[in-house]
Amino acid sequence: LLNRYSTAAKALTTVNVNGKAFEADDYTNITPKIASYLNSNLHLKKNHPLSLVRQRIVNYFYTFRYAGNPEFSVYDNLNPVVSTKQNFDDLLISLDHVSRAKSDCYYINRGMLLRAHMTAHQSELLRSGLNNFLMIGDVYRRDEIDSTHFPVFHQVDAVRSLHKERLFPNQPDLEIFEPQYDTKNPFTFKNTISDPMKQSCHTLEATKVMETQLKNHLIGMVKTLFGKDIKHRWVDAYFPFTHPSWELEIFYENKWMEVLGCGIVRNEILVNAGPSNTIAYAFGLGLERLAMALYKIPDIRLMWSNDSGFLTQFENKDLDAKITYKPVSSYPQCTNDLSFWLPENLSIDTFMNNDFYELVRGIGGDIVEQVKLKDKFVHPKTKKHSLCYSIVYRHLERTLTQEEVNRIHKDIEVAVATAFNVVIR
Ligand code: FA5
Ligand code: MG
Repeated sequence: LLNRYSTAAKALTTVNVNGKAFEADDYTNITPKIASYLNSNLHLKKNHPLSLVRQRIVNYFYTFRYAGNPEFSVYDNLNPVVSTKQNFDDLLISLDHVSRAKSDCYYINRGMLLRAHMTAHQSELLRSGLNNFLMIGDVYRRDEIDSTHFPVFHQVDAVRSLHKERLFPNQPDLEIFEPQYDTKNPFTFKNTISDPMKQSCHTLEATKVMETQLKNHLIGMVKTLFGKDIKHRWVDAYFPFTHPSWELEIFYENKWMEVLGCGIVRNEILVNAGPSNTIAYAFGLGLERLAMALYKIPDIRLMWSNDSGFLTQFENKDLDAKITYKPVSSYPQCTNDLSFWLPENLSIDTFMNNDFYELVRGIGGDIVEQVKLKDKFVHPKTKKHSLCYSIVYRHLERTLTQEEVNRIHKDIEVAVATAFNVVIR
């Protein structure tokens, strides 16, 4: 009885996230539905539009080299379960800041939440000794669900920090810090952000060199993605963890779209996490927005689609290929398999796939959305060759019944058997 009682009591007060139990409290608001998105890793999924954009961004940042090696290391597998210290405190986000509100975040309890931005990992990676890095992953915010908002989206964040020698390679007399600021005793100096141009600890030269690098790197990135003629503008912004701060907007389909926030990292963060004698830039961008604009994907929910009509549009493409998404009907798909033995004069390697596809389309018409090779094998005893294809059916204007699909599928079987002299299995 006692045992049963304590189990029941426990069930009421713990919450399981990512295979770990956490104490629930008055802040707990994570739902099973939201927890189910964990580990989806769309940004790493083969042929997924978010993954394509991620790879293009990573490749762009790999072009920055120092002594032959890539400057930026990439972290795309960091645990989205973070502490309030990581998500807020380490980033100088005040205790009463709106972004901490229960109404905006998915809290596991008062101390833990699903990261609301990738910047949550900035201090831990700095602390581990890194200077230049990208952080890529899923972030979670309580928000409405419409064509541009979804409670889970993906961000690429970055930090680049430079020592004086790297910042001013040809001007050894220039300094990162104002003379009043003592890098050995950083806490004796009150760093302020009242000057819109820079933090009070930094020299104007250091801030301007870093700002120029930041802006050039980011403009280079959007030009790599959208082409060299993309129109852009910088908008002054505010983030508790950077100063000065900006947002980059691009002119896309007749309106300005914000794609990222960025700025010069607040020196307090570098002092707390190291490297304290450097100046750094940081930025954070949304992958969904870039992918939607690049590929003309009209609805953010499509990113979560398992519909092959969506995913195959991004398949086997050269990374830089221009892909324009073509809307797929929202009526359900029906998938039937077709397997057959090849005649003796044909092998699994000489069978003409394209002829087969044409024949299938010829009979099935527009309702054949996709034909994909599912399996091929050679029978160990008879040495007969066998192929199996999946045919995906979908009508653009209505729901197909299974009987209707079966009839068409049967017609295809008969036609294929005749045309290619195969034996349906
Ligand atoms: C941040 O998340 C900051 N951490 C970015 C940053 C990092 C600034 C480092 C300075 C230094 P923000 O909430 O504005 O900022 O989000 C950054 C980007 O994520 C936005 O520009 C946008 O591209 C994307 N984004 C934000 N909210 C959404 C949303 N609901 N849906 C899709 N994309 C979003
Ligand atoms: Mg913003």
